Amino acid sequence: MDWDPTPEQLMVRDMARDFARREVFPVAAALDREARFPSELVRRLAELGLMGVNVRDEFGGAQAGSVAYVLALLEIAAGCAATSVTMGVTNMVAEVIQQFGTDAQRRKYIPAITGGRFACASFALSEAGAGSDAGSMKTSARRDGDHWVVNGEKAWITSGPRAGVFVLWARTGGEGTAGISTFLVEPGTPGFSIGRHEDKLGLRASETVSLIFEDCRIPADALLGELNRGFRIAMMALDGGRLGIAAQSLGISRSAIEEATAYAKERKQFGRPIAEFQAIQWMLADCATEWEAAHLLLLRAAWLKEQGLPFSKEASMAKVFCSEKANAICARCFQIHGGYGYVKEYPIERHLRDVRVTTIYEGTSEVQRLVISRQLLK
Ligand code: COS
Repeated sequence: MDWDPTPEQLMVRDMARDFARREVFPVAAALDREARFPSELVRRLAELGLMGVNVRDEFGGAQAGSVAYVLALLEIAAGCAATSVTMGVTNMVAEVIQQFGTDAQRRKYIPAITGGRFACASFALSEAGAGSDAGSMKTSARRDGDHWVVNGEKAWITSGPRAGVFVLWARTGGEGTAGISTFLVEPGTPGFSIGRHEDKLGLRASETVSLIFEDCRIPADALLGELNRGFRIAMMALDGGRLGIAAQSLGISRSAIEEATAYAKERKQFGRPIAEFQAIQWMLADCATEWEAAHLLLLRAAWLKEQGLPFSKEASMAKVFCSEKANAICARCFQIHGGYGYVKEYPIERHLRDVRVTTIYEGTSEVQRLVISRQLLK
C-alpha cells in the first residue's frame, strides 16, 4: 500500500502551499474583517492552474486529478477558508460542464473558468424551501419556442455576484426529483438578477446571495445534459463537491492545530509554558490523531474518484467525518488559546467561525449519514 503522493500531486500541493503561505494567509484577517471578496487571489488561483485542477488540459485545466485537487484545496483553505470555497465551487462547476456538457458548451465555458476570464463560477441548486430536500425545488423552466423561460428564486449561492456562469437547476417536468433539468446561465441575461446578500457568521470574504429569475429567457441550447435528468447531475456534482468541503475543513483545522501548538509553547502560566501541562498535551494529541484519520479517509475517497470507481458513499463518509472532526479540533484549539482565543488578535476565532459551516453546506451531516446508511441498507 503506497500512501505517498506522486511527484505531480506533490508539485501541485507544494505550489498551493507556497502560494497560501506567501499571499493568502497574510491577507485573510483583513478580508474577513472587511468582508471583502478576494478578487486578486482568485485571479492568481486561475493563473496557477487551481481553477481546474481535475479538468482536462484541452480545456485549460491542470489535468492533475482528484487527489491533487483535494491536496491543493486543503492548502488554500489553510490560508483563507473564504478564498477556498470560491475555488471549490468553481472547480466543481468546471468539472460538471466537462462531464455533462456538449462540446460547444465545454469550449465556450471551461477555458473561461480555468483561464480566469471569469472570476469564478456558481452552483445554483438550493432554494429557501429546498435545502436538504433539493428535489422539492420550485424554480421552473418552461419551453417557449427556441428558449426556456425561467422563474423562481435560488438561495445561498456562493460567489453569485462574481460568477461568469451559473449551473442552474429548475423544474421542467412534474413533482419530485424526476422533473428537474440543468441549465447554464450567464449573468446579465434579462430577467436574471442578484437578490439579497447574506450576512454570515464565517467565510465573510465569500459572497453568498439569492438569485432571482423573472421571466428570464435562456436559449434552448443552455440545457446541460438530458431533459428531466438534472437531479442526477446535481447529486454526482455534489459527490465531488463534498470532497472539496472535507478538504476545506481539514485545511482550516490544520492551521488551528499549528497555531495552538505554537501558542502552547509560548504562553506561560504557573511558571512554565502551558505545553508542559498534560491537559494541553492530550488536547493536541487528540487533534493530531483525529486530523490524520480524517485525512486518510479523504485521500481514499478522492483516489476512488480518480480511478473512476464508485465513491459516493466514501465522499459522504469523508465529508461528515472530516467536517465534524475539524469542528471539534478547532474548538479544542480555541480552548487552548484561552481568553486570547476570544479576541481578534489571533486567527483562531476566525477558524472557529469559518469551520462551522462545513457540517452544513453541500449537504448537512445528517444528509451524509442518510446517503451512507442508504447504501449500506440497499
Ligand atoms: N449519483 C448519481 N445519481 C444519484 C445520486 C448520486 N450520488 N444520488 C441520487 N441519485 C439519483 C438516484 O439514483 C435517483 O435516480 P432515479 O430517479 O433514476 O432512480 C434520483 O437521483 C433521486 O435520488 P433519491 O431518491 O435518493 O432522492 P432524494 O429526494 O431522496 O434525495 C438526498 C436524496 C437527500 C441525498 C439529496 O436530496 C441531497 O443530497 N440533499 C442535499 C442537497 C445538498 O447537498 N445541498 C447543498 C447544495 S450546495 S450548498
